[in-house]
Amino acid sequence: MKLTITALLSLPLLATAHTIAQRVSVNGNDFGQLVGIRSPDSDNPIQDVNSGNMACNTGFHSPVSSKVIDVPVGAKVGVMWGHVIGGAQSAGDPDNPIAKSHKGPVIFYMAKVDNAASSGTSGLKWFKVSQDGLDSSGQWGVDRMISNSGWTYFTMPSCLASGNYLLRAEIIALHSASTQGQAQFYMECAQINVTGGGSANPSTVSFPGTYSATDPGILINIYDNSGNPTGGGKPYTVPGPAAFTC
Ligand SMILES: *[C@@H]1O[C@H](CO)[C@@H](O)[C@H](O)[C@H]1NC(C)=O
Ligand SMILES: [Cu+2]
Repeated sequence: MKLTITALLSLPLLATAHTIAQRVSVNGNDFGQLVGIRSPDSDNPIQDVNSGNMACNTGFHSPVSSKVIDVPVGAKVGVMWGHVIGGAQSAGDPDNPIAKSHKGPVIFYMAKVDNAASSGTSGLKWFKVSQDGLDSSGQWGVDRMISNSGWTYFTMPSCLASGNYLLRAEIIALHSASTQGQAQFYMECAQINVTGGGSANPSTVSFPGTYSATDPGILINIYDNSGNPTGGGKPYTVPGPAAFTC
C-alpha cells in the first residue's frame, strides 16, 4: 500500500505537460522550425494504440511543409522535441522539451513511400531503425532527450534503399502506464529522401497494429518501492519489433 501511494503521489502533477517533435537535422544541419516535418498544433498524446492517428498523428499546424529533406546513408539524423510548437510555452518553461515526469523510450521508425511530401499515412509498412529505452542506471531515453535540449538522434542505416520515406519519431511517456490505456504516445513524421543507399528489404509492421495496450512496455509500473521512476531494477522491453540493422 505504501508503494502504491508513493507512486501515485509522484504521478499527476505534470500530467498535461506534453511534447511535439518539430525540427529535423542532418549531420548537425538544423533545417528549422516545422520544415520537412508534419507537426500538430496540439501537444496532446494519443492513448488508444488502435487509433489510425498512431502512424503520424493528426491536426497539423498549417501550412504543412512541402520540404523533403535529403539524408545520405550513414548520416546522423536528429529530431527535436518541444513542449509546444516553438519549444517553451513561456519563459523558463520547466516542461520544455517535456515534463521530467514523462519517463519512457525514444523510438524511430521509417516507411518507404513514393512521395514523402504528399504521402498518406494509412497502410504504410514501417520498420524500426532505432530505440532508446531504459539503461542499467535507471535513465530513460526521455532523460537523454531532455539532457540534449530536446534532440534525439539515430544513424541512417547504410544498406537502406535510396528514395523517399516517412520518418516516424516517437516518445512513449510511462508515468501513468500502470493503468491500461494511460501510456501516452507522442509521434510526428518527417519527410525524407535517403540518398546513396543499398538494396535492403527490412521486414515491416503496421501502425496501428504493432502495439497492444497490454504489451509489457506499454502496461507497466515504472516506479520502484520508493516511488522512483527508474524501472525498479527490471529491464524494460521497448514495444514493437527489433530495430533493423544492416
Ligand atoms: C532524392 O535524391 C535523389 C538523389 O540525389 C534526387 O535525384 C531526387 O530528386 C531526390 N528526390 C526528392 C523527392 O527530393
Ligand atoms: Cu504529458
